[in-house]
Amino acid sequence: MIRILGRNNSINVQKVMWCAAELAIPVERSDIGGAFGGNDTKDYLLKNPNGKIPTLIEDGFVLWESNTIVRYLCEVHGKAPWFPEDTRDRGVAGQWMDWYLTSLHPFMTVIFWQLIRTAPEDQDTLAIQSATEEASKLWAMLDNHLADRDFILGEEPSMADIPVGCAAYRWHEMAIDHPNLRHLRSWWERLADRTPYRENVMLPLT
Ligand SMILES: N[C@@H](CCC(=O)N[C@@H](CS)C(=O)NCC(=O)O)C(=O)O
Repeated sequence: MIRILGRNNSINVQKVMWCAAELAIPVERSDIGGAFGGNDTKDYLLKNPNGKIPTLIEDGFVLWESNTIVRYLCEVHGKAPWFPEDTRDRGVAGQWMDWYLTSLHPFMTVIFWQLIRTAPEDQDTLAIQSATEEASKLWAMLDNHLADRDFILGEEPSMADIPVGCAAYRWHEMAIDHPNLRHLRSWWERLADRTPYRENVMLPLT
C-alpha cells in the first residue's frame, strides 16, 4: 500500500490524492504538517530533508515534490490519458505542470495566505490586489489555451490538469475580483463534475 504523508488541506497533497483517486490507486494518508506538525522530526527529515509535504512511501521507496509524485504515479501506476503516450504530449503536460509551480503558484500563495490564513484585520489589501492582478494575467493565458480544448491536452484529462486544476478551485472559491474567463470557468466546471476531484480537492479552504 502506498503511503502519503501530508494533511489534506495542502494543495500539494491534494494534487497527489486527486491523482491517486483518478487512477484508482489505494493510498493511506497520514496527517502531517501545518497544525499537525511532524514534518520537522528527525524521522521525517530522513525521508524528506526538505521538511515539506507531501512525501510518498512505497515499499521503502521514498519520493517528495508533489508534481514529481504525480508524474511517478501516472507513469508507474497509470496509463493514458493520465500519462500521455505521445512524448510531445508528455512534454506539453510537463510544461503546464512546471508553469503552474514556477509562475502562478507564487501569486496564488500570496492570495491564499492573505485571505484564508490571515486574520481580516491583518490582511494586506494591496498585496492581495497586486497578486490577483498578476495571477489574472496568467489565468488568462490558460483561458486562451483552453478556448478550443476541453482539457489541457485536448479531449481528455491528463496529469497536465492536476496542479493547475487544484489551484482553479481555490481561485474560483476565494473572494477576489475575478476576470471573466469563460473557457477557464468551463474547464473548471468539467473538473468539478469528477468525483475524485470533488472528494480530494473541493474541501473547505483552511
Ligand atoms: N514544491 C513542494 C512544496 C511543498 C510545500 O511547500 N508544502 C507545504 C504545504 S502546501 C508545506 O509542507 N508546508 C509546511 C507545513 O505544512 O507544515 C511540492 O510541490 O511538494
